[in-house]
Amino acid sequence: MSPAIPLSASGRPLIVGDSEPTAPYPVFANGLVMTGFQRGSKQLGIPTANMPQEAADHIAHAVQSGSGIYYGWASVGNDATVYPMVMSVGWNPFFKNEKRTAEVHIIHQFDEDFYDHELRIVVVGYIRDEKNYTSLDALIDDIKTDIQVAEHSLKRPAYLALKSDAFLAPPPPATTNANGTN
Ligand code: ADP
Ligand code: RBF
Ligand code: MG
Repeated sequence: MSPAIPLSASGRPLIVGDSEPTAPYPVFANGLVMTGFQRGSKQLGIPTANMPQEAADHIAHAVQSGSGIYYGWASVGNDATVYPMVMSVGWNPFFKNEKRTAEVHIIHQFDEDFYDHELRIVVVGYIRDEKNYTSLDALIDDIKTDIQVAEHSLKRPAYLALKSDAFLAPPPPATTNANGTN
C-alpha cells in the first residue's frame, strides 16, 4: 500500500495529481509583468505578478480547464534562480473581473517589485477550481493552503526535474562584436 497523502489543517490533500506531470503539462509561458488591479494583494501578503493578456489567454487555452488554480516553477528577469509558484487563471469570481487574468504568486520574499521584468513559468499541474468566497479571509486561507500544496507536490522527482528546464533560464546577455561597436 502507498503511504497516506498528508492533509492540510482544513482537510485538503497536500499532494495533488499523478507521480509525474501528465498532458497537457508541463505548460510553458513568459511575458512582461503587468500592473494588475492594485487590490492590495501585496498588503495581504500574497502579491501576484500579472501576466500580459496574450500570455494569460495562451495559458488558459493550454491548461486543463481554462480557469483554476495551478502550480509550478517561475523565474524573473536576468536572475536564473527558480522559485516555486502558485497561479490563479480565470475571472476571479470574488472580484467579478471582466477579463481573464493569469496571476502568479512566487513563493519567495522579494526585496523589490519586478513590474516590466520578464516572468517565465512552467505550469506542472492543477490544484483546484476557482471558487467564490463569502469572505476575504476564506480566500486567503485557501491560497495559503494552495502554497502548501505546491510546496509538497513539487518535491516529487519528476516535478523537481522541471525546475532545471532550459525555458526558465534568463536570456543570454547581449553580445558585442569583436571591436565592441554595436
Ligand atoms: P498588482 O495589482 O499590480 O498585480 P499586487 O499587489 O498583486 O499588484 O503586487 C504584484 C507585484 O508585486 C508584482 O507585479 C511584483 O512586481 C511584486 N512582487 C513582489 N513579490 C512578489 C511575489 N513573491 N510574487 C509575485 N509578485 C511579487
Ligand atoms: N480568486 C477568486 O475569486 N477565487 C479563487 O478561488 C482564487 N484562488 C486564488 C488562488 C491563488 C493561488 C492565487 C494567487 C489567487 C487566487 N485568487 C482567487 C485571485 C485573488 O482573488 C487575487 O489574487 C486577488 O487580487 C487577491 O487580492
Ligand atoms: Mg497582482
